[in-house]
Amino acid sequence: MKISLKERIFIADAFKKAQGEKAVVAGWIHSIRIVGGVAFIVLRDRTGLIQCVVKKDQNQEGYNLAKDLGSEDVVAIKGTLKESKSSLGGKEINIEAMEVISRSEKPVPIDPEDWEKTNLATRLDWRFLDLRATRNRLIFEITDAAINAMRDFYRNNGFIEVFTPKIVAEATEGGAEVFPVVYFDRYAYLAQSPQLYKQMMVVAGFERVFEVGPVYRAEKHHTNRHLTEYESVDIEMGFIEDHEDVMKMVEKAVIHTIQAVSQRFGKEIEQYFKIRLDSPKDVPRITFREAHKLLDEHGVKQPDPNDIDSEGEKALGDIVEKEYGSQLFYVTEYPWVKRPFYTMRKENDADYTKSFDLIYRGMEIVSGSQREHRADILEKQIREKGLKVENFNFFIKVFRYGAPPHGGSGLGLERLVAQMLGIKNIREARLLPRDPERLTP
Ligand code: AMO
Repeated sequence: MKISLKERIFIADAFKKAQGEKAVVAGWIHSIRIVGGVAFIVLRDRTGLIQCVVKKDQNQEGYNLAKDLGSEDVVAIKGTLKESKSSLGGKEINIEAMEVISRSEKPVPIDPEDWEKTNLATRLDWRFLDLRATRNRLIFEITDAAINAMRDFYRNNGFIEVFTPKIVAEATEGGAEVFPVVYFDRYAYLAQSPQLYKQMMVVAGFERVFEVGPVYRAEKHHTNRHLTEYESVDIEMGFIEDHEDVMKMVEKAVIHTIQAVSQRFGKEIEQYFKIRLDSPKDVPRITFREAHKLLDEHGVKQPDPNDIDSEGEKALGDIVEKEYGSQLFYVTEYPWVKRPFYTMRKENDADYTKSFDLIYRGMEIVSGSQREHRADILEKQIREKGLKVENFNFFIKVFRYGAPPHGGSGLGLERLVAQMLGIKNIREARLLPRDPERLTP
């Protein structure tokens, strides 16, 4: 029987109807059971699940149709709301009419109801089915809430959103890690970061800018925390005293975001991810040198004296949580050898920089610094890093016509979301992840 989709309401709204009221719902069949002349269909749409029931002796045609249905078929159902203690959500729909809109091939390659049974690679191959699982779709509803909160925060603090080129002439974060693209008769690269352009916009007089956009890293990492394409939330602000001004802004943005997500999704996060999302209060600061000392004291070996590896970050997360009671903290003043050419070095301590990483639940989610805004020193630093000055003249000249002290940071959106939800593999927090092996779907 034909049902007009104009009358269709979301399942969440159907639950708001009283006993005896009529509703049209439509969605995917989550599960179906036939027991003693009664068909029980659990229907799924974006807003939830509802049980719909048809009895052979009351609606022969509907019952016959139901018997022939299976998981993931798309149907429209018209019926009457009925209180039912035994049903999910306390209500069900007594089916009066049903229309099959689209049938799913059988067997369905992965079962959205039971996504945990399937390994991640297969889930990603069938991502559109995998995302039908409430828990998996929730990750992206939370991402949406997180990015909205972050955008609101920066706008309310005088930042404007900008959109800078993703096809660029030069690498910014380190030479080897770029994807070349054929650009007519020459080569260009996919942007690793909006770094140089966001700095340019501060000096152009925008003073405070932010950007949310994809960035590309040609890193052959096979880890649970690296993607070759991820969403970066970048900020840059002018007229700062030092990197601490940036850190204050970023920590407020992150806390505001966690709070917003926790308020709206706290219950679902506990239900589906078995983790409590509390918003952090204090954000301790530890210098890089103190961090190494702490790791040393706790017997955590660091292979590179100028870096903290992922094991080190994790261990540091545990130590700081124990000693300072916080899951969010800064490591500051990284060694010059490990930071990009645009980073400002400390006065009288030039082996170290005015930089920071923000660590959340044992993983770096933000990296930032004060920038070198004095053209001559910047030029020297470019040379010192072994880069060709002529490739950066377009950037150096930005600082020759009046440039305020400035700084900023980049946040990996998938890392923030993964850490909020306790997700172990960052791929789950990217709609369609790209890594060294995966280029489809
Ligand atoms: P950085 O390279 O440290 O700094 O990156 C900033 C943040 O981006 C995230 N991130 C990643 N997420 C997923 N996959 C990756 N391969 C990956 N690499 C980095 C991390 C990291 O903290 N231009 C500077 C930022 C700045 O100084 O403003 C930059 O890009 O969360």
